[in-house]
Amino acid sequence: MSQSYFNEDIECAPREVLHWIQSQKLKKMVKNCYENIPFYKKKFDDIGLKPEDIQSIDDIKKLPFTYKTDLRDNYPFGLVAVPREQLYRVHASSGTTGKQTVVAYTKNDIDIWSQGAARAIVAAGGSKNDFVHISYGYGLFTGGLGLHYGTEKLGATAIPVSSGNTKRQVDILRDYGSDILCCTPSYALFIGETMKEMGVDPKSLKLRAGIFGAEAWTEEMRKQIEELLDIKAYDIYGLSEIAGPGVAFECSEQTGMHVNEDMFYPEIINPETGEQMADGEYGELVFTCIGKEALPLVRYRTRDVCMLTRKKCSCGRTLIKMAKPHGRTDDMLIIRGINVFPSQVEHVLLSVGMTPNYLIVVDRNNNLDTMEVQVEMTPEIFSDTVKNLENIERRIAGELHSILNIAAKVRLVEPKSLPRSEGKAVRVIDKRKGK
Ligand code: DLL
Repeated sequence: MSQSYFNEDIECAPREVLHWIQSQKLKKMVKNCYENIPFYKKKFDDIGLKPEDIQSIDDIKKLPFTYKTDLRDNYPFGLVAVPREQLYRVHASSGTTGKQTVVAYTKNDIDIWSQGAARAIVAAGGSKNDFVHISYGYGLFTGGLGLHYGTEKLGATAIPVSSGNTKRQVDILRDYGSDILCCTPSYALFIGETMKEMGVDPKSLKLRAGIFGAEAWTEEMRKQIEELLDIKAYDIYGLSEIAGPGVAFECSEQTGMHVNEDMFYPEIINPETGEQMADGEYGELVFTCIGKEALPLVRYRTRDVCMLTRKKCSCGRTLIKMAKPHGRTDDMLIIRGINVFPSQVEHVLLSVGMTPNYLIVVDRNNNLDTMEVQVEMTPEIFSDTVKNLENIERRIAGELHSILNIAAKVRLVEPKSLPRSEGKAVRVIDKRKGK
């Protein structure tokens, strides 16, 4: 029988109870930071802040922010609060530039994170009886092992496939009777396409849900995945600095992700001023790891653009919800002064009936930014006349202009000509860098 919650007492707790839990944990965490991490002791001393100044979660505003550069500057273990023998696991995120960001966990940290991921699986309709097919990469990336430990915590059965070898993924989905698929949304699409090519009918599979995250994806993409794989597609959010997948997760309502806020306290701030913003307003998402021992980051600036809401959810959970992140401020393109996220381009492309296989190429010619959107045609469009194709390109360019106010050249490319992703998709090639 399926269950509704992994931990009902917390997931549906009255807000006052959550507030109390958060306050207790924050006080303990700040003391830990002050006593055991010289970096934080100095930061707190610099602004004259003593651990006793933090009496409740409402005092969080008094604390300074932590940035990705702080982790890099203290590479690899400079921000760790516990002696080496208490470390139980390390992970790392590769990032695109500079040194890796290394993160560390105690046994208790792994246990908390696993609970977060277990809550996500249950919210997607999972139970002990399910086979959970994990196609996130295993290794230093947190995706594979995060969902793996969540599956084990729940008592369900983990199938640790990892990513790659896509035909084999389809064989395993079919032969083992996987109930839930976990991978990036772009890889889910690739698996779906491969399934089609292999002549496997998704309706003949047991698969009924997917838990997809690690990159920004739109509602239109959700629809395509749900149709292609004949499943319900749920979003999951996380980042290695805070834990990994399961910091927040979607429920049956599919309207944003409940944050495991008894473990990871979220805020939205104005990235310019650092001021907290109101519910419903988009700004930068910031997390404080209130329950973590090894790497208790204070007000970590995620750079994800997001908003929070406390609106009542039909699933019964009281945990605050975060919207689908638009993307990261560092992925935001500035084209002739106009800000645009790849996910906004995806939204436009899919809403005019194009495929979700696209690539944005940005360049600079004669000091002027140019943007070309390459998008794969559907096989039906592919057989159209050249004149019609030009019309379609013009129509999409018109939509991009009217919705996003950007002038882009649209180029329809042959089906299956753009690279497929087995992990986080690369959506942008920015040739301006270094010019
Ligand atoms: O991507 C952890 C993860 C693995 C999450 C599997 C979900 C599923 P990092 O490699 O450290 O960790 O990358 C974290 O990915 O700051 C966001 O920008 C982005 N991200 C993660 N989940 C989502 C999501 C993992 N559901 C960075 N929607 C984060 C949008 C996401 N962006």
